[in-house]
Amino acid sequence: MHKGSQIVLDCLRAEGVDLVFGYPGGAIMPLYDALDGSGVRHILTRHEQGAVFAAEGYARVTGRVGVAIATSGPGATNLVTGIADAKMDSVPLVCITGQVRSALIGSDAFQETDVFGLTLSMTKWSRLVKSIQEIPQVIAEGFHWARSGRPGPVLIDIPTDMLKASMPFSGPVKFVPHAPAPRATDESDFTDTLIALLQQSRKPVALVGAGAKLSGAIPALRRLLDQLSVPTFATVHGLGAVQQESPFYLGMVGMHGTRAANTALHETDLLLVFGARLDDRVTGDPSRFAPDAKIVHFEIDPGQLDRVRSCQLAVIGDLAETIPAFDARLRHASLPDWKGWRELACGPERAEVDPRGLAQPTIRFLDELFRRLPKNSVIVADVGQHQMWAAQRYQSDSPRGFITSGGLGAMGFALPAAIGVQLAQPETTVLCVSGDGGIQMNIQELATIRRLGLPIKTVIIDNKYLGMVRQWQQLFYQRNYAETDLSDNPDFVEIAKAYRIPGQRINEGCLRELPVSAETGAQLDRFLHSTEPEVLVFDCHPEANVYPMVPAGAALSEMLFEEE
Ligand SMILES: Cc1ncc(C[n+]2csc(CCOP(=O)(O)OP(=O)(O)O)c2C)c(N)n1
Ligand SMILES: [Mg+2]
Repeated sequence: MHKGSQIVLDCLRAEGVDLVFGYPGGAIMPLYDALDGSGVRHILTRHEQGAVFAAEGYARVTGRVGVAIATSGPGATNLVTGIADAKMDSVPLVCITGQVRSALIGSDAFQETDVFGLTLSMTKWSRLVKSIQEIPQVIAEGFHWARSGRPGPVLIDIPTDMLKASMPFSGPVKFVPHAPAPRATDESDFTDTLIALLQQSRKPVALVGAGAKLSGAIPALRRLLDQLSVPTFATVHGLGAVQQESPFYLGMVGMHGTRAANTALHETDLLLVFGARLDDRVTGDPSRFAPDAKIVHFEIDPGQLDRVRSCQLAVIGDLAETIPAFDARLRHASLPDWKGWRELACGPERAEVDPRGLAQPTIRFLDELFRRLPKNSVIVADVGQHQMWAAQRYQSDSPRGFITSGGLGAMGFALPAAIGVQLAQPETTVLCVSGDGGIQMNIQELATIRRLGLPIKTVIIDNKYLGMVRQWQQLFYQRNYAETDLSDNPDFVEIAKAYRIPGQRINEGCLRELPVSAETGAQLDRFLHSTEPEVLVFDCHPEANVYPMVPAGAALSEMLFEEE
């Protein structure tokens, strides 16, 4: 006879899980009781939101399913933001929650919350387990849906009596979906149409999104883009997919994208989208988005098609299959030479100007840090101005090297997510870039970092404001800085020390001149190369802004630039 709790852990092992993140409590206690000797390592965070973001960090950097565990009621509700985040950014995640015992469900029992109902609209799949016999099947099915197709979050809610009960157990089961997985469109179905569209086009461009890395299609995509050689740009989750030195790569597109990328996207007559949702932060005003363009959408999730505007051609399937099919056909096609268009779109006139204004020292600081990072380091950014500066300055070719909460934009993501990244890749340098606002949303995870001795490097860009909101207040609300002032911030160096983590501070004055002084350079090197957890607080100008900026509701051609 096996207890339900042991069966859950055996099934997790069968799915390849050896690391989970969580926080105990009454209803989930039987599972914790069975952890010892199960082969599953549990990481105790200091908040369930920390656990779910850490599981996401693990999943985002490895492509494997992240697992978060919490108790019923407040434990379960603390997972909700992470579940929503995983849905928006297509992160494979399984959350397991304890529920009050089945006889009490619906009775307003102590710590009873209908987490199944609560998260129904934000999970890819979810179940309230009805009997101990169901457990193996539900877990197998949950992992299948979390990782298949467009990945996403799964919730499995298990009443505590089922974790305690026993049954004969012959081992984990495999889930076989009823319908066959969608296949890539047959080659001839789309490649001829696509070649014809390319032959008619005078200004084609390519947009690369998260799907490129999720599908593992990066090498194939890079080969294809080299062949096409059209102006190309990436969403925040597509950063690193295209090699930086490619002469046709224009960087990030969208609200804080480059002048060149946004201008090319506005002017194009044929937009090739590779695995992107076309979020409004990418398109600007949807009604004025790429007004002259026909759209070809390579996408695994048909639900993402035609959200902004109907596409001329949808290529449904895994990019790892559709791109090679297209590539093979392209080799025998004759295409126009888009030299003039390429020169215009990628030429010096539209190149980024060196950063000016109040943000200059902060941008230089990030440049100096990023330049010093070992190859294949991972940057985990929180949400706000610092996130956008970091995305703009990301220069690596590592597709899973820039991790951030994009679709949901959840402050407090970075520090716990960095824990998941570092545990997945103990040898990798993990640089967490947070704001003074965001760090305070999950600062308790410094305790987890200390306890595990994880050498995470945490940078806090301290502008003493909820900076991104303040920037909007400055530009669109006549400088009415309502409730964004954080000038009474605690001393983060002292806070780090209280967690027994070395902390230091660097003043933006040290980054006004280039090259930086030998002393500052040595400080940055020491910070990045220490084998200990570290915190570095950067004093940023309170009124530094992120530019270029496409105001919400404007077209991509209506970018604002730094004031002279
Ligand atoms: C949980 C959550 N609450 C509120 C917001 C709205 N918001 C977006 S950016 C931002 C300011 C972030 O401030 P800080 O962490 O200091 O970063 P900065 O913009 O100053 O670099 C806020 C409040 C959010 N994204 N997430
Ligand atoms: Mg701030």
